[in-house]
Amino acid sequence: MERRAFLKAGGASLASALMGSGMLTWSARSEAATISQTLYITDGTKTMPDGVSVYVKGYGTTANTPLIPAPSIICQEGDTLSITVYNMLSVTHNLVIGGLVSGSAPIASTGDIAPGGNKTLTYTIPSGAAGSYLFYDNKTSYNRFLGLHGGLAIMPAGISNQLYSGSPTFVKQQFWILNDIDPALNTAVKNGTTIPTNFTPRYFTINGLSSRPPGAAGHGDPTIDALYDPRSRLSGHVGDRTLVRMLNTGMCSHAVHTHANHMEWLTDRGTIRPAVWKKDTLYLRNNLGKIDAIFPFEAPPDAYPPVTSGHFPMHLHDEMSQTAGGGLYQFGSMTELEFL
Ligand SMILES: [Cu+2]
Repeated sequence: MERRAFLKAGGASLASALMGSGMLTWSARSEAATISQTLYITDGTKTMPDGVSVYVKGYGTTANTPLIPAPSIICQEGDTLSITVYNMLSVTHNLVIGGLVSGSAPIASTGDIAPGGNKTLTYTIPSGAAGSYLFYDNKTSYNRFLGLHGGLAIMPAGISNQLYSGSPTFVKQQFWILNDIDPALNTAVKNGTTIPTNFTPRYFTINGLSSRPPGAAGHGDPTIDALYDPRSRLSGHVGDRTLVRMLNTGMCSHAVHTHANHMEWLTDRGTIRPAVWKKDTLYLRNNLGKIDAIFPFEAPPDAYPPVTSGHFPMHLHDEMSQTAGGGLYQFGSMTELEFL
């Protein structure tokens, strides 16, 4: 926040391909385009489910409000990304796109952005790069845990309904970005004290929020409750096959369990699976693990009497991730599957 005066922010330029919330929308193009985005590295606080206020950093679209995660970016192979990042803070930061390599070239990166400075990452997406990527700050090993992360979806050139050319098709797509928060780390960063060597998460988030079960304050508020956040909740009619791009910024591995339907498991850590397995529980590896899967929105096969509407949970089958503050159950990383 120290450097806010440095910039009289002229308003973020919102590329049409950028979504602040909800589903990713996309129309394939026959020609490549330049996808421009301006982001501001800034800080603030977030209230956790147990009422504790935690220091955070994030990439925002204005100079003083961190967004966690950053707004998702969607583009297609052949496009050129032009991401300008302003550093509003008093320490050096950056933005890299994890896993994006072209031959032996390094990952796409802004390089170091000095306090008060800005850099532009320019990168032309090679063919064959279609998939899901986390962009984040790798200047330290922990900046991404503070909130400096977001999702990049690269579509196959000219295709609007496949993850990769020839993949099973979908009609909707969105990100689930999972993070773990150890408030001791965040506090040390805020105060400039020694970074703890242990990482002991007390809060677990999906797209920046935790769930609030019925009866809890904030239940049903899409800006607080991950069960209702349109960026996280899957909502559709039978047939609304939804691609979920799952990225794990945190240090905890997760067992992603969807009720109602098994998911079609397409990739693991960016590699296309040799066969599409239908599974109800998917292993999402820690420390930048990622998987892509389609929730098929089929009438739930095990329901009797048969149903085509209703609400079902997606929760993680690693128990600590379903808690907050070391025990508050159902205030963790879960969302809802809504059959309309
Ligand atoms: Cu379950």
